[in-house]
Amino acid sequence: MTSSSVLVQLGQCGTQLGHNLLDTIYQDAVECPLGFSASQNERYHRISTETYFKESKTGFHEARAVTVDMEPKVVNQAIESARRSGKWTYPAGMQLCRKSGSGNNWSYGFQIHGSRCENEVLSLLRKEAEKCDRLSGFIVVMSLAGGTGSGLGSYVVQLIKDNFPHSVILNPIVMPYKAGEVAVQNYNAVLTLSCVLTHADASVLLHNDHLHNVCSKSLNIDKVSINHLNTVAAHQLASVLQPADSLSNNSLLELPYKRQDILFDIVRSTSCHSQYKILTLRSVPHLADRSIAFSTFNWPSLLKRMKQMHLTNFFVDEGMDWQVRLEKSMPSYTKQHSKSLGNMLFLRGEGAGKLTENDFQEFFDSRLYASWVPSDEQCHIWSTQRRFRQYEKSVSMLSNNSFCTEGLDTVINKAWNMFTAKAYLHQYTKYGLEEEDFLNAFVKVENVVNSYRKL
Ligand SMILES: Nc1nc2c(ncn2[C@@H]2O[C@H](COP(=O)(O)OP(=O)(O)OP(=O)(O)O)[C@@H](O)[C@H]2O)c(=O)[nH]1
Ligand SMILES: [Mg+2]
Repeated sequence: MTSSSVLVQLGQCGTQLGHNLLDTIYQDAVECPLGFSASQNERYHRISTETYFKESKTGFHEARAVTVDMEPKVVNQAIESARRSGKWTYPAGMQLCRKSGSGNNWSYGFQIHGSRCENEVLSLLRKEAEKCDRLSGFIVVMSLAGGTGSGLGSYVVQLIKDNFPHSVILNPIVMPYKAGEVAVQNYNAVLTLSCVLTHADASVLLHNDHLHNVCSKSLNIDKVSINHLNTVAAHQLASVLQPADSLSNNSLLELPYKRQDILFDIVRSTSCHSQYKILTLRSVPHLADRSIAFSTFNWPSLLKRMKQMHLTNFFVDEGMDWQVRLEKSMPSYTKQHSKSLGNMLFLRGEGAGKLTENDFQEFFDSRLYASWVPSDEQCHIWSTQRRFRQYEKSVSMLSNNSFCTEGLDTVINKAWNMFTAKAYLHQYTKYGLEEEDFLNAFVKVENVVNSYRKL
């Protein structure tokens, strides 16, 4: 039986990105790509729609989604946009809004909206969970920087952990642009990270800067909008969340089951230690819609590009340093490359099922991994012959590795400098957050960053 998951969209970012993700998953599921048999396609379609949608009595697909934003505007837009598409809808009554947001204030979102909305949010989560024949878990989408997604979102992640202790929580979470949009975004980010790294099973950090680079460099978009960022992020997330099979004709990679519980597979394969729960995500290729039909790729070149992106910590396959490589005898002090705890590769498209151990050998190099990760837990390969979103071939990689803390140092430092100067603190303490809470959050996030650094 397929396990289903409930998407929890929190705040403006969570609602917009979550909507884009559902749309991407649905569009992909209903396609009938060339080179894939009708019966296999039927199976793919069934697993995808059962996981993320519920078929209503009228045959319509209702998203398994709970949406919470304190401002109603974006929620109403999402509902209307899904309805107008004529393809899928949001379930009626599974949204919660108030009159106004949290004004980029984590404390307001967590302390005020959190406690006031707790019962209603929990009731929506329970109702949606009860609609699943078998619940795998929750995909909780939000941003790190605003007030509702980050503050109320942190509260909701904790609420889910307390009330659904056996369900998986996968948490795609958006990092703000480094250049900064609001002064307090670094406070919000530290407070949120401290909470989600405690209660979620894995957080996929999606940097707006990285998404922007994909838009401008790979897709050649001049004026990058939030919608463009979401289209790229949704593409990447869907490429790991859609059905695939473990590449099991290979002793190294064998897993004893077919993929029917997507969230569980992800968490099991990438997050082997409670101190290390941050994932990064990258995909190749990214193509403008008009180029997709005319582009051809081969697996060795896509895998090579992915390997180099992983080594150099690039999120776009342009401008990488191809000189960086794993040296035969790397002195321990040259930490040029990251150390991973668990990686997942997803290959989608013609010929993916025929690849063998040799094609992935470089991803199994033990120098890429922390010394205590067993070799059969290092890299997990999932594949399907089916094209993903009409791409002839595509590769995505979900990785738990020591480069994931890139950018977090700066966030912590900026927040700490403001904290020691007591800047903006009164805006947080007036809603009940104490300096002690800040200190605890700093300690938690710094500990995680230090643990990754020591790998
Ligand atoms: N990628 C992406 N980032 C977004 C989106 N919407 C907002 N952001 C980013 O998220 C941060 C702001 O968070 P929001 O989600 O707008 O805030 P909120 O949760 O609605 O909270 P309040 O408005 O303060 O109540 C900023 O860093 C934005 O750049 C989106 O749709 N996609
Ligand atoms: Mg908002």
